Amino acid sequence: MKPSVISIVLGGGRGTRLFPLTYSRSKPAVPIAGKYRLVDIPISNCLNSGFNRILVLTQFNSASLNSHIKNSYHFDIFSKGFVDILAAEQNVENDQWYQGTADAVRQSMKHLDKYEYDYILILSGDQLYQMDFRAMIDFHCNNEADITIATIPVNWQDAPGFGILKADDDGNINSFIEKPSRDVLDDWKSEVSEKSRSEGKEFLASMGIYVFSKNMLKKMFDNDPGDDFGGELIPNGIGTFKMISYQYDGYWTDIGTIQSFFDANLELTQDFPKFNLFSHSPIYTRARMLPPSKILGSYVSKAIFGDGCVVMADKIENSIVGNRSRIDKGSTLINTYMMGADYYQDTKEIVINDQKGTANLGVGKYCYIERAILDKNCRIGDNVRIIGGKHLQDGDYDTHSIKDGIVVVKKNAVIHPGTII
Ligand code: ADQ
Ligand code: ADP
Repeated sequence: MKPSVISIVLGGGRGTRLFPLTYSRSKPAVPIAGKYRLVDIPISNCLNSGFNRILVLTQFNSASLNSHIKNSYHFDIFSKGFVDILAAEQNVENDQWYQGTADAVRQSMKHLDKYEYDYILILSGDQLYQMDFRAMIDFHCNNEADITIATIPVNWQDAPGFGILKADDDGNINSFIEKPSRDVLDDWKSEVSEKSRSEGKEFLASMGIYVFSKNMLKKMFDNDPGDDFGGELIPNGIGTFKMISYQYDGYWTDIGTIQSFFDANLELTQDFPKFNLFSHSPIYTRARMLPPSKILGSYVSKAIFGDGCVVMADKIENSIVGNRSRIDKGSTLINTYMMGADYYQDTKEIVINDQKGTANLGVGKYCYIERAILDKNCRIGDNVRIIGGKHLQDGDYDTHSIKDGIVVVKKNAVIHPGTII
């Protein structure tokens, strides 16, 4: 019999690590790979696994998240499927935002009471991976676990960024530490496969993906007032609950920071990217009815184009060019993620702006852009040079931010002709 599951996507706290991409939109609505949004990844994994009752928890319910979900995910009336957004709300008992991952789920439990379900699948909203959750739920049921945590081997360098755990030969988790400091790391090595050991991955990290049996989650909330799963409820629950590790060995990466978000996006442009957009398990998103992209005389290598682009550039290399992007002649994009635009500019307006020397939507003529993220609807004037790299200091300015040497041009920003960053 098919297990009865409700999936909860943790759409994000304040999203400060992805600032300025999260300045005016909630984290799940951040565009990735030229035509998708972050939230499409966990939702598609759920749908491809056969679970179509999904709640997205977010701190603020931006118009773009709302319109994306409303326009992307439709279910026929007999399927009982839904994708709903639950934004942190003030009420008589509580006037606070979600305080952490567990608090977000705890506050949402009252909305779940109207559904019948046996298991809750909890997912992070800022990870790139393709996983069959059906296999994980089956593993949870076969082991009669209270809680199952998806885990992946990581190396010494990365281990302090994760919850690290140890499990016995049957997968029973007997200790867990959230984001351990380097000086205690040696005590947290695990037995891993030959392949993982040869790659130096000797620590078992929580992927922040959990299956809870419904009654056990309720019991855990009764036992523990903590706000975070990784920091409090999971380590505190060891010994009381049967927690098991479900080891995953596919590609999985956290994309919660500008650096990891940038790297994961650009990785998609490679010959054989670790994340396969061209697989039998599709990533769903909004069907937009845009025209095909048009490329006029550009040298293009290792690039991904969204729909409806008009590209007259000289050269596009190792870059993503998102929906409705317009790049004028003579320009070069290298190692850049251009998110595209929400609308097309009127052609008459383009001509008038050209005469006035005012920047048009997209990238103007004879620009050179390297190691940058161009958020939606930005206007890069003619002869602009943006060259990211370690030589740049982190900072936040009116039109752009610099993080880890990556220049992030803000949504709707205008970079005047001739600007050098
Ligand atoms: P982190 O990713 O650092 O570690 P956290 O910041 O709590 O943990 O975020 C987990 C997910 O929940 C993210 O998608 C985040 O955006 C979202 N989230 C955070 N606070 C939220 C809130 N108040 N409301 C809604 N959503 C919120 C976690 C685990 C580690 C594990 C890593 C794996 O705690 O043990 O190793 O995930 O990435
Ligand atoms: P996407 O098409 O990438 O999913 P969004 O849904 O966030 O992007 O935004 C596209 C929406 O932008 C369209 O539905 C359109 O209604 C809206 N839009 C149209 N014209 C403008 C404009 N001049 N400025 C801002 N937004 C616009």
